[in-house]
Amino acid sequence: MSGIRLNSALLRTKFLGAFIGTAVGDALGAPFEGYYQVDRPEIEAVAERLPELTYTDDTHMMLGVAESLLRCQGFDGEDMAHTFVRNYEQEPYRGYGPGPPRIFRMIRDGVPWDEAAGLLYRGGSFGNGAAMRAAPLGVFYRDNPEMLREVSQASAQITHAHPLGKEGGALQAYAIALAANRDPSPELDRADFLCELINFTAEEVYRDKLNKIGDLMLRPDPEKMVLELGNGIEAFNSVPTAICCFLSQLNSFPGAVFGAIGLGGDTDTIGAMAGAISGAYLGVDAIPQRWQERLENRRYIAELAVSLCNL
Ligand code: RVK
Ligand code: MG
Ligand code: MG
Repeated sequence: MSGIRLNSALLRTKFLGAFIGTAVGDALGAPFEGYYQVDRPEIEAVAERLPELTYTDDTHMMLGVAESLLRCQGFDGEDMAHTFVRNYEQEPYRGYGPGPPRIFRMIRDGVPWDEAAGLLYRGGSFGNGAAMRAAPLGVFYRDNPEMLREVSQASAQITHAHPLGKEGGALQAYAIALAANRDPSPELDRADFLCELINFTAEEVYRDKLNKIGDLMLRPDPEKMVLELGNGIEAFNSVPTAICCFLSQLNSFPGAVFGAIGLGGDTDTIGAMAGAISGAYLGVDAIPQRWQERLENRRYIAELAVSLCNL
C-alpha cells in the first residue's frame, strides 16, 4: 500500500471522518431506502428538515466492530459476535437485514460464532452487511493489507459466510484504508487508487465492476451506474457503487453521499459506505457541521473513533 506517514492530528480527523461519515451517510440515506433515483434537491431538503440524523443497523454494527476491537485490543471473533448480539438485543429497531437477527439468536443459543452464518442462505449471505460496518477495520488495519484482509474476512464470517459477502467487506475496508492513508492535498491519483483495489480483490465479480469505474467516475451518469454497478442489498451490487460515488466526487463529502443516495435502492448503506471512504480521505471537517450537530450519538461515535486511533 503506497501510504504516507500522516501526522497524528491528520490521522485523528481521518478516523473521525470514517466513523462520522458512515453514520451521516447512513442517516441521510435512510429516508430514501428502496426509492427509485432521487433528485439532489429532494435529498438536500430532507437533510435540512430532519430534526435528528438517526442512524440504522449499518452504523449500529459499525459501532459494535469498534467496541470489540477496543475491548480486545484487536480482533476477537467470539467477543465481536457477542457484542453484535448484545447491541441488537438492546436496539432491535435499527432496521437490521433479515439474516443477522436469526444468526444472533443462534449464537445466543450456543452455536459457535464462526459457524452460525454458514447455516443461512445455503452457504451464507452475500448481503452488504459486512461491508457496511467496515470503517473501524479499514482505519485500524490501514497499514497492513494482509491483516486487513484476514480480519475483514473473519469478522464478516460472524454474519456473512458467503465468499462474496466476505470479499465485499474486505474490499470496502481496503478502500477505507487507502483513503485514510492518503493526504487529501495534493489530490489522489484516481486511476492508481482503482488499480490498487483491483489488485487487492480476489473475486472476479468485483474485479469486473471495478474495471467499469474508470469511465463511470469521469462521467457519473446515475442510470449507467445503477445498470453497470448496481444499487442493491448484495455486497457486489453496492460496494463498487460506493467506491465509484467517492471517486467521482473526490473533494466533496456531500457530493459523494448525495451521489450515492441519488441512485436509489439501498440508499442508507451505499450512503454509509461512500461516506466512510470520503470521510476517511477528506477528514471529519469535510462533513458539514450542520449535519454533525444533529447526528444521533455523535459524541459517543467520536469517542470510539478517537480511542481506536489512540490504541
Ligand atoms: C434492511 C440468496 C441472498 C443470499 C444468498 C439476499 C439493512 C437476501 C441494511 C437477504 C442493509 C439480503 C442490509 C440481505 C444489510 C444474501 N442467496 N439471497 N446466498 N445472501 N441474500 O439478510 O445484513 O437494511 O435477500 O444477510 O447483509 O441497511 O435477505 O442482511 O441494506 O440479501 O440490511 O442479506 O443486510 P442479509 P445484511
Ligand atoms: Mg440500514
Ligand atoms: Mg441498507
